[in-house]
Amino acid sequence: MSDIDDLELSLSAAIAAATDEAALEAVRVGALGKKGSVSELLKSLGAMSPEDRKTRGAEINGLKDRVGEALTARKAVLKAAALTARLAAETVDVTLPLWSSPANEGRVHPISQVTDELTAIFADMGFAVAEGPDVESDFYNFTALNFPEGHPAREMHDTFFFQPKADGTRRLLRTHTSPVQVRTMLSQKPPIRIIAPGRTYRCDSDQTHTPMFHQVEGLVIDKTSTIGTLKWVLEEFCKSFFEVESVEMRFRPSFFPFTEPSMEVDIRCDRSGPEIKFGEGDDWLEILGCGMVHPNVLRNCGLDPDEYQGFAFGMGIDRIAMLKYGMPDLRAFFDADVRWLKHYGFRPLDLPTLFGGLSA
Ligand code: 2U9
Repeated sequence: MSDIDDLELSLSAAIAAATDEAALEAVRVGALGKKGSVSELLKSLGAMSPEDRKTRGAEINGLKDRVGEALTARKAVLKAAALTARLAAETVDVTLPLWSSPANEGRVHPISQVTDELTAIFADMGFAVAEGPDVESDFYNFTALNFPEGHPAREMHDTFFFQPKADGTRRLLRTHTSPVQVRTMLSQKPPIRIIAPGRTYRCDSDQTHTPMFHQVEGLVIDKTSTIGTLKWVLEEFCKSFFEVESVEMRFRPSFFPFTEPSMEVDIRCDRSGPEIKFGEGDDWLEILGCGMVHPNVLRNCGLDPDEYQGFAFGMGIDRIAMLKYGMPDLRAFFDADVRWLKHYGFRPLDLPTLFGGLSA
């Protein structure tokens, strides 16, 4: 066996014995690096006769090529093995249930869940979400909404007032989210299509009333919307929210200062069993109020009632949450009792979408 055969045997064994790319690189440097064993043989060519150099040079370069090929082939094998090992180590079985972790313990409050659900439903009908301050003035909360001076709703028994300001004006906690619609009409030109969800405050407290509760109101202002449009919007909302194919709604005459005509809306339901069923039965449940926006309100918000018209509606978010998810007592909503939240709350990953199911 020639010295080149011996060297090739030992280098092939070292290449095969390399278990990772770092070890293989060490073998490469030891063979083909500046001071590598093959490189040293090439340096010996300088002292040879031209005849010897030609023969010996071809032998050494042949060795160099074969060692290079063996290194390349081994590197590909080691690279593939490293990737396979990494894929195996990093595999996540997405079919496994959520492991118990703080994220798994957290719950979304039913008010947040229902607000997200109704926002998704109205967004699908082209409504934007408008917001406004909880602390309001008489003008935005009452006057602009056609409440006459002396109206009982303006009294202390219904409304939380702050101390009068130096100029005599009184700030208050808004009793509905209607001021948001007033602000919207004063700040943007029609067409308007918004919902205004948020906290509202009234001097009330019993099993179905709390001093702070949540409302969502809707407002559509354009040149063509009618009561028929209103009925369609509300029917679509109820079908989506209560997740039924069809609903029957009853529009009863009512009165609100800010709408004319005003109506209260009931939805047909069956309360004979442990859970309320919607869209069937011989019972009726009031769920919201609505009406065509009063001309005085349009005028107070800088719009000409001969040019623009529209409708509005309002509902208690707490109330429709109780109806849909069967919570018995509104006061428990705000006790921050984690046992109540764990029972009635929603898992954070169950984001409501119309396509994926609101509360699947
Ligand atoms: C503007 C014009 C009209 C909002 C409306 C109702 C009917 C209504 C109650 C339902 C239960 C409040 O949560 S509740 O107590 N609301 O019945 N709200 S129409 O009408 C508006 C609002 C703003 C500028």
